[in-house]
Amino acid sequence: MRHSRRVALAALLGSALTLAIGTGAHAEDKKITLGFAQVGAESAWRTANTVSVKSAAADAGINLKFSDAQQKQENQIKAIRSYIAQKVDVIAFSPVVESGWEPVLIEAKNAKIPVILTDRNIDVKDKSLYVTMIGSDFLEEGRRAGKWLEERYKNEPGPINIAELQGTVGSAPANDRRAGLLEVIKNDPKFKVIASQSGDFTLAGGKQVMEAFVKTYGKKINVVYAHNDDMALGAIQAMEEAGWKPGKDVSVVSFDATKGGFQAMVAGKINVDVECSPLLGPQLMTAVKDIVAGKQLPKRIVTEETVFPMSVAAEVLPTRKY
Ligand code: GZL
Repeated sequence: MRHSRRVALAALLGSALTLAIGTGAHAEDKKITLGFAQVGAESAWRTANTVSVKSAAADAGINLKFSDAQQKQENQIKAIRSYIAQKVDVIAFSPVVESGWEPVLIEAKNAKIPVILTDRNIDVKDKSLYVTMIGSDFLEEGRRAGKWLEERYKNEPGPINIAELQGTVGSAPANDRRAGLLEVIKNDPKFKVIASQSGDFTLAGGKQVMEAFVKTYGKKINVVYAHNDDMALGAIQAMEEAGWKPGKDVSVVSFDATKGGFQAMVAGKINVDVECSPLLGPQLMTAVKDIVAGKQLPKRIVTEETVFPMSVAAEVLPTRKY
């Protein structure tokens, strides 16, 4: 082949290669970056939620920036501000409490960075501060627990005294799981919440509060209403140390339906577990991609859940993913 033609061919190949690399680099630049501000690592539910978010981001080819706020709102706000400064494509977070988010979300809006709420909701007037909220309906979860109690005690005259282990003060799950219960039992005077205190969704917190309830109220307590499995498991430790038989002397109602909760039901120590799925990662990544693609999203994406009584625990436990 003449020299000049070889040179022309080499030039053609060179430019094709440059274009390919260029396009490749450009395509690499197109990788979506998501900034996620997690509540903390306070419970088995939260750990499973973090695993779901991280694995779903990897599966979706989304570049994930992740922070753990150790259950402190100021740390979540700091993390969101850092994502704004880094100009991420989308910000997502699980708000540790319902209030106090307007300032930082206005900063995100001004920076034209869309925000997705996952797991927990916020109490803001301006709903344009976030694109969508993906997570459970905690009010309905509380109603389901209340309806289980009504059925369990339908043939008993009462009084049925309830000791409540609340989740993190000011958080949507704590507020709504309480509100859902009260909504159901308000028309049935035999039910009475005689004690209510926050164990902050942790096992240690649940044990500490239950120790105090045992000392103060003793066997007047008929039901322990724990806002999550970790606190229920802590309360079970406290009750057993006091010589009580949780699940028998006292009904134990819990939320999350984690493997730990199922194992306690199989052991006869939790009577019913209201499911609250932490496996929100895949739905979140779909929402992120849809937002970047300019699609419209519903303001609320509710996760489907159920209620597991002790009677089905042994059969269902092997199928549980968290
Ligand atoms: C509920 C979630 C709660 C869980 C707890 O969606 O926010 O926080 O019920 C967790 O286990 O700590």
